[in-house]
Amino acid sequence: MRCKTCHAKATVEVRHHNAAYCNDCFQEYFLKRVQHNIRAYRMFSPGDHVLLVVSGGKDSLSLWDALIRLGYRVTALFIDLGIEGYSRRSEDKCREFAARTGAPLQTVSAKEIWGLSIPEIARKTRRIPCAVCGRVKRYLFNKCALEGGFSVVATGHNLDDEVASLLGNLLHWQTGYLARQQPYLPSTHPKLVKKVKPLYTLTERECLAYALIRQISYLPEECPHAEGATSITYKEALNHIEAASPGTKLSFLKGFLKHKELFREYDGDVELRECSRCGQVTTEKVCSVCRLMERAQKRDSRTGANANPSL
Ligand code: Q46
Ligand code: ZN
Repeated sequence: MRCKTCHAKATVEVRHHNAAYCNDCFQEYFLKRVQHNIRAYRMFSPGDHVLLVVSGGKDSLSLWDALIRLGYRVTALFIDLGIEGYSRRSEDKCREFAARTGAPLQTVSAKEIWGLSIPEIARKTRRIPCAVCGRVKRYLFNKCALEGGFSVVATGHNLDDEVASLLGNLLHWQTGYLARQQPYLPSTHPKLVKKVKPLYTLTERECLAYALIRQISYLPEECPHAEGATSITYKEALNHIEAASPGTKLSFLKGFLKHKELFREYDGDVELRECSRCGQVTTEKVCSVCRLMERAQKRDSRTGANANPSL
């Protein structure tokens, strides 16, 4: 196999584009795809200050590396979920990357703010950790972006993540989610920062190849709560289809984005207001995170945690 660009010996095959690249040309290809995605959706421009949510995994660290190389102004945010062992190892990988590159990194911890980790909040409110985690992460990255004056929040969601959630939303006809699923979520309120996914057309395998070529030291393990998640089943099913018919994932997602208007009527008009306790944007008087923390802390009379977060 020869590199599509320079005809040297190829090291990475990109089957869905019917191409292969050597290490150097693959990096060029990866950076070009990221740049193309950013420009195609006008996600941000070189003047913007981007807050990138990092987990220590290959996707977010590869994106961090790519954004720096593309010349964007980026600060990373690590959210410490308090998941035993895993959170510490994740943070170590982020710190290692920041130390190696000199790139700025902020951290925020659920335990420091509310006195409880994500698994503790989930236990006390009798919810599954991932449901609590997703909500708290969205809350915290928006809050950190607002307080730090960032114009945009970027996450490392890749093509595999996007098609797995598309399949899940279609299988269960989650029309509201389908109406809102896109790589660019604009700000719909002055206190809601826009959210973007610059890796949305790059596969998990491509992110892995980039991380390996760039010698990025990432955390290979999954969060222990991911085990048994339906999104993993969807990813496996999609991998089978992709192996038989390369390019299916990308055309599935692109076809959906092209026909997204079909779901527009399900994006209900909701009235947004500020939470009376924390000031974050919500549709209720008190936001869902403040209500969740209140319930968790009521069951936790032994901690002196504060239901009203201040970072
Ligand atoms: S980190 Fe959080 Fe994931 Fe762990 S608890 Fe679930 S949602 S699996 S991306
Ligand atoms: Zn609130």
